[in-house]
Amino acid sequence: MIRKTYAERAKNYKNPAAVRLLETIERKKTNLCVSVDTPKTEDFLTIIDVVGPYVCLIKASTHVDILEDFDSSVIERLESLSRRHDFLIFEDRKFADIGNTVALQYGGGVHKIAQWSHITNAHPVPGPSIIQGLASVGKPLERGLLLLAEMSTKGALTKGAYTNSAVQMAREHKDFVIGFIAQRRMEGIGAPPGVDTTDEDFLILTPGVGLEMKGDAMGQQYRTPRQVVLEDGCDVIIVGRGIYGNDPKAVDVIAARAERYMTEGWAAYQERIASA
Ligand code: UP6
Repeated sequence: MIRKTYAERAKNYKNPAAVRLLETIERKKTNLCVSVDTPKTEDFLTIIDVVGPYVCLIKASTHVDILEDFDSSVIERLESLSRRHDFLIFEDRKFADIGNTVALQYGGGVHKIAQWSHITNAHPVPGPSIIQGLASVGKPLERGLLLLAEMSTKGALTKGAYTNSAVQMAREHKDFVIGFIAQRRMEGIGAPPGVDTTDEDFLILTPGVGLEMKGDAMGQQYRTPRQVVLEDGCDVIIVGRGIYGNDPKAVDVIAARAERYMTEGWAAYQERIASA
């Protein structure tokens, strides 16, 4: 189990987005990322403003394409909230195409994700060329990429040889790939014989986190912050509906839930680093 602190680990990363995320976690003492999946821009920005003090990262879920009334002012306001509350932005785009296409999708289009999102993610299914395509746009802008090595849903195909290959792909592109969307630690997994993985360190960001619910009606599965951070060693808990629930206007309730998840996530981390 990984017992190094976030601050110690920040020193071992060269990728600027990874360093910023680890330093933000340490500075704000929160390993909470809130996932905001709401169709109305005003709700989206209000929730982010309310949870901002409790998070290291906001997952702006393609998920900006969920927003019905998206325009470039949304990004300006999101960036201003990011500065005010000191959090990074993660666009959960889940790229999954050939290198040339993802480079176009990442750098341009309506959303121009690379311009404002510190971190984004990709499915490893196309193979290493997806990393090359995204890196050609993101690396000069000091962005970081997560690979989806495991998904939280029932029956997910992200397991076994697929997950092993995802980790090996990341290992070969450590300047841009900073870690994984996964449910457990990934160091050492899938390494060919003779490759020394002793000092390996990946960021593990974990969705499928909830305190009250075990799942939803569409295959989502939840575990608690304690299970995710203490038992399985993950670094950042990603929580959506467990925090914003079904009433985006109930700001006091949302703030209280965010504080509760932050406290639970941080306590689990402290217990982990103190464990012998
Ligand atoms: N997400 C998962 N599981 C994955 C990858 N991504 O749930 O394996 C994303 C979803 C959603 C968020 O797209 O934005 O994390 C989880 O939201 P929830 O907490 O409301 O279930």
